[in-house]
Amino acid sequence: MKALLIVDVQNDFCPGGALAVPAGDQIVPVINNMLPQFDLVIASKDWHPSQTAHFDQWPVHCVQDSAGAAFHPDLNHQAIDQILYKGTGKQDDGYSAFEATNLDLAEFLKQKNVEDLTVVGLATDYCVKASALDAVKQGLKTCVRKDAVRAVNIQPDDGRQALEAMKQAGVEIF
Ligand code: VGL
Repeated sequence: MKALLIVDVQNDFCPGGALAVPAGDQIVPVINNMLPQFDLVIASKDWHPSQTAHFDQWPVHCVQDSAGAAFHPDLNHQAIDQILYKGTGKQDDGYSAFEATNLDLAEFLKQKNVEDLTVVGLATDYCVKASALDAVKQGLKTCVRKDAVRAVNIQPDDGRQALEAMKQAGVEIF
């Protein structure tokens, strides 16, 4: 079974959002086109309480039930089989989709006999990276699609370095 993990393609991470990733919205049609290649489609949502230690590091974003926490309107969310919520606690950064609090993702993928996980979404240098590294630790054949991720790039090279770190850890980047 081949699964796609769509990380945090939410309004707050897209241009105009509270923590906008440059050109974050450009990946949406790319992801929509990829969907038929997968047996299972999972999407994570950053889903924070209005007050959390996470906002000591970051502008307020993806507050539970807010418009900013909704999926980008053009993402084909009909095709999503399972949504994961992460960062839901007051001390919980929830960078990795494997830290979701509504479902044990590792267990879920085992039950579904997924051996092959492709990771796309936002942002390359935080949640995509953390999720892909955890996927490798789970023994999954893990791939990140360069054309379907974008980086925050607080330092201009962060996205490139994140891809390099993932590659070193055994993630296939293509
Ligand atoms: C993310 C920064 C802060 C992400 C989440 O989804 O990559 N980045 N919170």
